[in-house]
Amino acid sequence: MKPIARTFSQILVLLAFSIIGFSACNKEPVTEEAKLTYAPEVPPPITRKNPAKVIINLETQEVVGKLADGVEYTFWTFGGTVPGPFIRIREGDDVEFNLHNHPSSKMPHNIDLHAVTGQGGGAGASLTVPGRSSKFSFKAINAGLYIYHCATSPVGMHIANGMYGLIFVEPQEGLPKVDKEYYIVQSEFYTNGKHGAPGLQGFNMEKALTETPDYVVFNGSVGSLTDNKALKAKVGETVRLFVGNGGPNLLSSFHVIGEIFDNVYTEGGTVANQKNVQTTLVPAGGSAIVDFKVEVPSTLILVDHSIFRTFNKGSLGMLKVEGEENKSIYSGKQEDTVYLPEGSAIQRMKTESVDAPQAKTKAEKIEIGERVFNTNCSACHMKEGQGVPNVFPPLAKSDYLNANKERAIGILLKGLTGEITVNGQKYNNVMPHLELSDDDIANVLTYVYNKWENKGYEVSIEEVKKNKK
Ligand code: HEC
Ligand SMILES: [Cu+2]
Repeated sequence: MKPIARTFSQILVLLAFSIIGFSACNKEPVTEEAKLTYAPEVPPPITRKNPAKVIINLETQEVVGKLADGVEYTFWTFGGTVPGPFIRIREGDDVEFNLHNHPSSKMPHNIDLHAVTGQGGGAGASLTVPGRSSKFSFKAINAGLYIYHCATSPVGMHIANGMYGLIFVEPQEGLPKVDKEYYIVQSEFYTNGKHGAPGLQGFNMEKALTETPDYVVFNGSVGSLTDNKALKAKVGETVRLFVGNGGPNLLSSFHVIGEIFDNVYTEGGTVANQKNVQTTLVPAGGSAIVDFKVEVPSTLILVDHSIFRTFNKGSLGMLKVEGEENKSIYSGKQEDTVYLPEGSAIQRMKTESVDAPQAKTKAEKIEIGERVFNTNCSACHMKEGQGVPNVFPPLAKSDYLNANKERAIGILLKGLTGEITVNGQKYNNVMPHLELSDDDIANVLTYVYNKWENKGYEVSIEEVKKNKK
């Protein structure tokens, strides 16, 4: 190498070293804006190995949105949704928090992040009237999964109207890698009208005080995680759920029907301190992290196992797992055979009606039909056929029943599932196949049609037999 060339290359090497040296000594942390995601999405795990200065921008908005089918509510929100966005930062980060209150808001709002060590979790420092912004900073000293919520007076009302979300302070070493991560927050709504009452519903303070919500939901509305909005995973994948509870009042007994949590980070701490758990408690203003591997295809049902909340107030979500069956882990139904022990009440009833002389007149049908009704139908449809709101449709003055005799016979022959509308109310439930004799079907329907201002039809055994084909 010629001297001049060598000198040149030496200069280059020196230059390179000095750049590396400069950036290594330069302790100024990187600055980045936090990526926020809307439920059920979770921002990707943080891969950087050093603390950063993280800037968070969050806007409070008051918006009218869907609480359930046909039911609207004026939500007070972080970021325009319930729950607010998922915030992911790293232990040791310096966070600059900017809260903007949209000019169209009617209320002042603020934020109490449970991840903050300091007065009110930031509440006082972030109190912001409509059309203004507030800024404060904190160091994320403690890792963990934390609720954030509005803490403006009256606090309960701001929370009840939807002002909460989750912030995850990732431990320095991160969490074990999984294939899918999802964001779920349970909360309650207290409306002036009963569950399902249509239209724009106002907040009901009385019900909030007595802790009797009309809605208990995941991610801000009934059906936010069902059917085509269900969470998804493939057989063999590992799934992590970041679960929060905004309350404002109820504890959640969080359970996934058809799965077992392999790991639970109880109360949103950073230690997977329990394995093989069925149901974990998520306190109001608290959280939990669960992960599990999905081994077989199925639709897993996410519930609050305080089960009336799930089937009558809305806290039901789905995780659809697709992939290959594994019959050694789960077989599915292998047999379906008749089980009729001697002397059971049902059998007695059946033999009676088989032995009993066939009803000849309409009056006889109604008389026998009443007995069949009281034994087989009244438990669900109630003694006076009035049904149970939202669960069992009425048979009394039922437009659905009266509109179509053939269809009614079909229901008793086969059972009924799927959404139906009876007297303007929607029902989506399961009526089992009751295994009644043709006689009994004719009798019970004749009875029902001749009670409670129904149309007075008579149903014959021949019609039942014809319908069977
Ligand atoms: C275990 C509860 C249960 C029992 C027992 C039961 N039903 Fe039902 N029934 C239902 C449910 C739930 C629906 C609505 C199904 C849906 O949403 O698709 C229904 C729907 C109906 C309907 C159509 C809707 C309407 O209101 O007109 C008729 C008719 C009916 N049932 C008749 C009967 C009769 C008659 C019996 C007794 C022989 C009976 N059911 C027993 C639960 C039950
Ligand atoms: Cu608020």
